[in-house]
Amino acid sequence: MDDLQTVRGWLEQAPRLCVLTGAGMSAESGVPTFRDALTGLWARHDPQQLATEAGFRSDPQLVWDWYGSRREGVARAEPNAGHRALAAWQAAHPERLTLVTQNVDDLHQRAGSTDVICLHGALFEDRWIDPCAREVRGEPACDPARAEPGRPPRCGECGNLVRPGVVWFGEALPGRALQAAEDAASDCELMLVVGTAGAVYPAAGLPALARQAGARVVVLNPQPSELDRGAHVVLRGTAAQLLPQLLG
Ligand code: BV8
Repeated sequence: MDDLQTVRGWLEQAPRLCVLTGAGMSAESGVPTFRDALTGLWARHDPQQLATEAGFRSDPQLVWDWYGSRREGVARAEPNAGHRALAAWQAAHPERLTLVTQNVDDLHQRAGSTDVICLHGALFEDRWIDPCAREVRGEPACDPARAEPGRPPRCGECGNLVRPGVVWFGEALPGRALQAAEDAASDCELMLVVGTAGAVYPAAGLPALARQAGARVVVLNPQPSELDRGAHVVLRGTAAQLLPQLLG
């Protein structure tokens, strides 16, 4: 029996499936991953400089424009066959799938996946870079969507800057999302790890958590990754190729 058939067998026997996705999940939708040498975002910019609060504060316009170009790219992109396979499987097997993503694009949601656990926030959400002065006074916070237009937009009343609602390096992950992801990793019988290099923590620690709790861990990636060593099976292939074969 080949690996794909083995994993399909495990899937049939698993009451609870947890899927962890990374940037490779959206690669076939045309959204650059972080590490692809040619198109990778990191090839052109240093995320430790851009995807950080210090980077934003040191050059708000550069960082705002970087996210603006990523928002345009994702808006033009369509979910791929891998996103659609996950959404269809979830619809056909209610309550059995927990989908955890490191991605900040909205392609899982646009494919129809629900209750997606977004560990690193959302590309299309806006937040204030500093606490809103009104909120500090106990009044309703100003709405970032009503900020003065600009690159970045800013509050017309106090000058607070708008930032993207993503989790930057050095920032804590949303507590509820991380807890839900850890619970799903600890409770599942099977974890599929799709399209991630496994280099960014604490998300990259989830497969080991699943394995320690007794789950079978399967990596889906066309390239070797830091998570291969901890996997029971590694399927060499892409998300849009493998997920329809596995879940269809
Ligand atoms: C935090 C949003 C603490 C922004 C992102 C240990 C424990 C805790 C923290 C750390 C730790 N060690 C180091 C840290 C610090 C840091 C970290 O992990 N650094 C790394 C670089 C070493 N972690 C943090 O800072 C985290 N914060 O822990 O804070 C704290 C606690 C309390 C109070 C204050 C602070 C925050 C990390 C989140 C950063 N934000 N995204 C934005 O998008 O701009 S991370 C971002 O990069 C992505 O979200 C993603 O997580 C990561 C990129 O990784 P991948 O998804 O794996 O993508 P990559 O391009 O690297 O790889 C693509 C893969 O796909 C490849 O393997 C490729 O082969 C494959 N592929 C390609 N094509 C396909 C494919 N696969 C399938 N199909 C294809 N077609």
